[in-house]
Amino acid sequence: MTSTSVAAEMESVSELSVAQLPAKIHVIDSHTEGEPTRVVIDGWPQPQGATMAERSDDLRTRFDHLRRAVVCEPRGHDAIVGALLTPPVNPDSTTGVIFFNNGTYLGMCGHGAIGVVRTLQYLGRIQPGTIRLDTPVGTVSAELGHDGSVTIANVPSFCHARNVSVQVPGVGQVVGDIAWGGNWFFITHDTPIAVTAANAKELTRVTQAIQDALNAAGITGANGEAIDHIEISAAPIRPDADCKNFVLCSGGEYDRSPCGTGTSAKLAVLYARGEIALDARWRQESITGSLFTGWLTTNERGELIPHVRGTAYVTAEATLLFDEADPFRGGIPSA
Ligand code: PYC
Repeated sequence: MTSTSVAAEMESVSELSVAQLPAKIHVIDSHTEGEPTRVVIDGWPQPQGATMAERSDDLRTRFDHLRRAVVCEPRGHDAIVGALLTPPVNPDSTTGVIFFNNGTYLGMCGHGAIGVVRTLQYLGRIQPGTIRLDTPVGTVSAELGHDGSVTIANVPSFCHARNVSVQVPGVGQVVGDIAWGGNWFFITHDTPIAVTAANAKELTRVTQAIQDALNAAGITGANGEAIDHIEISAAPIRPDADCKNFVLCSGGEYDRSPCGTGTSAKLAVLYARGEIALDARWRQESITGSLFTGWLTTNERGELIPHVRGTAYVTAEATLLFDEADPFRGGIPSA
């Protein structure tokens, strides 16, 4: 976003926020393998819709100012993924959840789902066992272990296209696979620069350039859906890992965890390439050195179901305040 459009957006945000921001929103913060999640517990009006996708659309249409106020600076920051809990849409589910970030809404979020489960446990609403969460892209199940680990059984995932080549200005030709893991991913074959935490800024620049080049070339997921996550795979550093990744998320920030939907997409690609068997364990290391363990099963329709295990920790319980006199109460849009 240019500085002029940020300024224009800030003006409209602050106009909107005068009338429409509640005085308080109660949130629980956690991190899953380093990646933060902010679960909204109350203070945010419920979206309308018979499906989670309709509710997500309603959030975008009527409550987008709340997204910015809750996750953007000065109350949040670019890496936070927000999660709004709703009543479930399926009778067997415990809750509905809509994930959002500094820029947009997500179909699913693996680290976020793990954070939601640990938050529900913290609130005393669930015990170890299996629950189901309704998301805009389908229902996922989540098993909370006695050791605090959470295993997500994600939405059906698949490899959409292999060996897709794109010319990236300033980088050169990049080849990768396109896969769905609850969000759309382009997963590179090569490592244009070393996947180390010290290179995070440069990795962000390069992955953003890849995303821009995919958009410019009209390369999409199925049904023309935008590819809004770029994943670079590299050899692991941890001796107990199979692969290390860097994932650029849809809001332009990178995932501190190995990315649950990104790990799911990676598993679908490995399977399509005949490089992993059903039930075989895959240990995905993140840019921060944290780890998810993943594996694949199939459902009754023969679709691939990725399972992703990780751990989240609650870091804060807070009441966000929106002082009417605060010029930044509507949040500062990300640059
Ligand atoms: O864990 O799926 C994930 C995720 C998506 C964006 C950030 N984290």
